[in-house]
Amino acid sequence: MSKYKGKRVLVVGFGLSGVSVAKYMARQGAKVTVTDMKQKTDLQASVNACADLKIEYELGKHNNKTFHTAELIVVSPGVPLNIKPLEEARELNVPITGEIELAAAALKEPLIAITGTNGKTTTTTLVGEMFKADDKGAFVGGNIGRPLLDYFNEGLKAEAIVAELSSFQLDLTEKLTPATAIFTNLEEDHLDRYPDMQAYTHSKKRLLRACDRNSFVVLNYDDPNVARFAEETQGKVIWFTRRNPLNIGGAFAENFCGVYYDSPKRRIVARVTGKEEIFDLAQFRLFGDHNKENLMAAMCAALAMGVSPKAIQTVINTFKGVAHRLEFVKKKDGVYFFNDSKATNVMSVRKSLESFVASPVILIAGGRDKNQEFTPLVELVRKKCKILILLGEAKEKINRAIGDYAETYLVGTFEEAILLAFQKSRSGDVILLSPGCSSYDMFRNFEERGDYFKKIVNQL
Ligand code: UMA
Repeated sequence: MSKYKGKRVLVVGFGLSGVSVAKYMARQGAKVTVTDMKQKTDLQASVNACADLKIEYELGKHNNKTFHTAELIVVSPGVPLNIKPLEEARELNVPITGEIELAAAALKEPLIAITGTNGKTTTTTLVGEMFKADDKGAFVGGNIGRPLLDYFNEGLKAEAIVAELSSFQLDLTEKLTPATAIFTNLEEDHLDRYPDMQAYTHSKKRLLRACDRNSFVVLNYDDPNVARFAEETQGKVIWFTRRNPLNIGGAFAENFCGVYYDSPKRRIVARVTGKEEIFDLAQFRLFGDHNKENLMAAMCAALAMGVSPKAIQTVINTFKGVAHRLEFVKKKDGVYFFNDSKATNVMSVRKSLESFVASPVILIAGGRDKNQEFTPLVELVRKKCKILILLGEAKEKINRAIGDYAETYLVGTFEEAILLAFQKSRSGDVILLSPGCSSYDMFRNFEERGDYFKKIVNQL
């Protein structure tokens, strides 16, 4: 019998994650109440998805008493953990958890968990594709847009679970034990939710602490914030680096377990399984060094989990990238358009700008600020951007930080931004949407923003 049978379970937030939890709990026989600050009319898709289930609703508000009397509260990742009703419930010792923790507790399959500030989605997708190319079924979910509990709700069977985990999701995990954890990189993000970088790092480290002796821990040697995790884990460290370990030398070169980018030969050398494997990048289509890092991170995990080198090479040769991450949209009159709507923080804008070596960039940026500093972009904007077009709530703030380093325009709408960018462009230029901000001031999410960008570009 399910341990949730007959329990009063309160689901907070009725988006993708809340729907999945509500379905899971209702099928386990729990007494489910769902609460969301939004009105029912704004949650119609979620309500329809649960139409055949017995669920109580408290929509348009959170009722503190329901929080006090719940036996378990499951919070959606986007709900801040310091809202009053949750704080009161915590004082009354009501257990509070999240969807990832519920899924992890029920999983029997090995879990490959991917976190970091940027590159999570591409890395997660690549790991999933590598399993698939090796005829090993993997369920790919988490922050990538598919709740992990869907694995159970849909009665699926897979050999491994590949999960992108955000800091918001990690904040509500306790007992998860990954077979492999990947840390892509770590820089300032979400400072609208965390008081400082230390608190954000602490949240990411929950995944590190979750690793035991048997876990593989894949770390980015080139990112000092991530590299130092090696001293704090009992797991088996696998490195990825864009530098040849021989040039680093010493014990690192001697004991090197991991993969590195052999730049002169455009190949990746892997020493993960005890045997050296070489991967040729001649046909790898993704732009930028950061995508080589994502590929290397995915490769480390796949090799450690027994995926064949042949399958990995197939993915290198055929992977076309993920929508909204430096996605090539079209070429018109010699001008290249790229949609990087997923770049919701300064670090990802930096990585995207670094990807363009020769072409002058017309950068479209702005949206809702997450309390970030934009000045780390100054040097790159000076070097790479011929024009800056700023919009959204953060446009004035961004203008004050970097507007002096390129010809800058502040506009009101996306249509204006794209038309102006195209008017100002010349053959050989790149027009790049890489907002460095979240999309919530103008759109439902970054996907909607990216789709809108592509729609207008395709109408030009
Ligand atoms: N809500 C309340 N009370 C509050 C605050 C919010 O009721 O005090 C309600 C909102 O009205 C809304 C619901 O909570 O209806 C939304 O919950 P949510 O924001 O957790 O969104 P979901 O649709 O459940 O999507 C979540 C993740 N969202 C966030 O972390 C913000 C999705 O990641 C994830 O794909 C999905 O679960 C499935 O696992 C998105 C994301 O933006 C892509 N992630 C952030 C990022 O990548 O930067 C972390």
